[in-house]
Amino acid sequence: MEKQTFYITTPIYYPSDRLHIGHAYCTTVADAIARYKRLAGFDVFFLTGSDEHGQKIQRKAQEEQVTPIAYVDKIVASFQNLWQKLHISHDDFIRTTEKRHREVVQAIFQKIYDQGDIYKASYEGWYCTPCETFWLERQLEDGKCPDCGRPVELLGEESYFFRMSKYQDRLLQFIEENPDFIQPTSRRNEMINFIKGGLEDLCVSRTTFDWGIPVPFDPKHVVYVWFDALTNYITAAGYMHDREKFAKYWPADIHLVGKEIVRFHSIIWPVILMALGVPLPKKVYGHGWLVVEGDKMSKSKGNVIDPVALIDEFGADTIRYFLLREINLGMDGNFSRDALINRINSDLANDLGNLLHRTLNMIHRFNGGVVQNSHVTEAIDDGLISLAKQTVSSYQAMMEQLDINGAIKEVWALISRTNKYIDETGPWALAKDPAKKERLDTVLYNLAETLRIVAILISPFMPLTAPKIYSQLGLVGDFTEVTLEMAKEWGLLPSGTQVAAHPEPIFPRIEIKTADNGAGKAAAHVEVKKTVEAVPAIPEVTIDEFAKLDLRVAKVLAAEKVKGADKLLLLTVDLGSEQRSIVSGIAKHYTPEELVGKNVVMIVNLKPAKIRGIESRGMVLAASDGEKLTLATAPDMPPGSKVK
Ligand code: ME8
Repeated sequence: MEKQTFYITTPIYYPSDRLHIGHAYCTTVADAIARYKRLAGFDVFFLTGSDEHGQKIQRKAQEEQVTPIAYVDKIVASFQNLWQKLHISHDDFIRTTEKRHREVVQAIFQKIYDQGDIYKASYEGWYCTPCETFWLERQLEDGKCPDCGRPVELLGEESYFFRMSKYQDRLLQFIEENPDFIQPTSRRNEMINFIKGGLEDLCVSRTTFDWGIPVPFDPKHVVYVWFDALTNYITAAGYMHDREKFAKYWPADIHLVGKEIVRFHSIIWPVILMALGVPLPKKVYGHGWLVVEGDKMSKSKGNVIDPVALIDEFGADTIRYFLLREINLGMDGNFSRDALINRINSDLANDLGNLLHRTLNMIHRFNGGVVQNSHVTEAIDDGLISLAKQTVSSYQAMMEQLDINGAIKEVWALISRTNKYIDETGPWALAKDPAKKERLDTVLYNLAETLRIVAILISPFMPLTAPKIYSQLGLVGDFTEVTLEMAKEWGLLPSGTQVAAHPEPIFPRIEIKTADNGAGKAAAHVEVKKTVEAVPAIPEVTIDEFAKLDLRVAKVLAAEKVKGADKLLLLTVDLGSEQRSIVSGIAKHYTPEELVGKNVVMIVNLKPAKIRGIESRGMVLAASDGEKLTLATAPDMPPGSKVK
């Protein structure tokens, strides 16, 4: 059976400057949708590109004393580098300076002119160069561009005009008959009101600069940049050049664009297509804007976030996850480092990372690294399995509605439930009783199987992490062959699978440190470090070898600082049958007062050692990550009790 097709586009960005996190956001959303659709079995065509003509770019090139094409070549290369680093899976990258595009633009301009929908007239209007848009006097706000608020210039020229007015009623009717055409609904209502206010004929050529596609029959003029840019969507789909491809992918399923350019996509673009007799796209979706720490990004404020630097610091999947999880598609969203680090630590390191790590660790400890389904089930398993199935179906429904954020929340609810399942089934307790071995194996199987499903569901958002989880679970083969159907079926993880021998933690925790920068101001910096070691880092010991250690509860009777050593404390401890002196390197973490009266755990048969001239007989045990340290204690046990 032929696969159903799905065509999704991003705006083609202006190579007037490097891209920032807002552009990366839009492209990441489109990529997540494209990847999801491929997973769901669609034949996807995902397009992005660059919008290279226009006065603004010509001026920028002049400022740098290079040709416009040399100027854009360099910036477009940086776009492509960014998409590669962010693992964007576009099928085509269109540049409006390409021959294939110039041919289409000239042909459609000619066709619309020939049929009388483009005509020549003289014109005077207010031009906003950054927006590449003409405005009528009455449309200005305080004499400035109503879109961006910047100054406009009065330009008078003889121009070609596109008879938009002729199509006003047909466009309105189309929008009213197709409630899903413009989304979200708030944008749709804005557009309906705009059209009802009356469509003016649109000036579609310029003579004041020449960095553009020449009008074929009047080369003094170049084609208006929006007329040129919008046409990219049909050029790349094969209009004029590849009939079969065009028939296959057009009309586009979604033009994903920022809210500020919904008007171009839902008014000018449909009218161009109507004039050409080409079907209209199925949907224009206007996503919200990203602000930084509550503020609009701008070069003058110096708060423009460079996505390349972020990816280098935190990794592509982490940034992708943050953007997709934190922001509701149709709404504005906030980018902040604190929010990013919180998400990494809580959702990625704690919830997902720990679930995977605990599961693999237990499979190693309790079953030599082999996942074995022994089918000794209990009612609690049904709860987990039915939640997994329900998660896949609500995830699918939400992704179809473009509720990416909602779909992610569903997956994380399953992850939390699975972490709880570990606590409820208590594999450690099961492991103590050989009679419960098969129950233990079933519990471990259920955990690994849930992780297999989670890996599939997160693959559109985190394309690097998903295959990593798969291979850590011991699943071999090409992850690109994985389908959404495979997440719907419980039990596809083969019993007997050998999991990875030394799985690395997939998401290190990020520690935020606050330090005084000398000016009295606290400066935060971030340190990425791995909190948990891979399993098993140290060779195994037998129970007999372990039994050689004599571990006991000891009560601290007295504690004092060791002179001349700021890390050491001298402890006097009671072991029930005797008292001992121990030198311990914990002075940075505990005051002597805090220690007195504590029941600590110590190894009593450690070879005595002389530390700073004092004989130390034994050692107290503590948990430490290299910075923080907490003593192992046994508050309710009498001194001398055995620890095993
Ligand atoms: O408008 N938050 O290109 P452009 C979220 N060439 N998204 C943002 C954003 C922000 N702060 N800033 C920009 C153009 N974007 C035209 C498009 S299409 C035929 C021609 C995203 O380089 C958002 O998707 O100004 C917005 O629509 C797009 O970048 C504008 O990019």
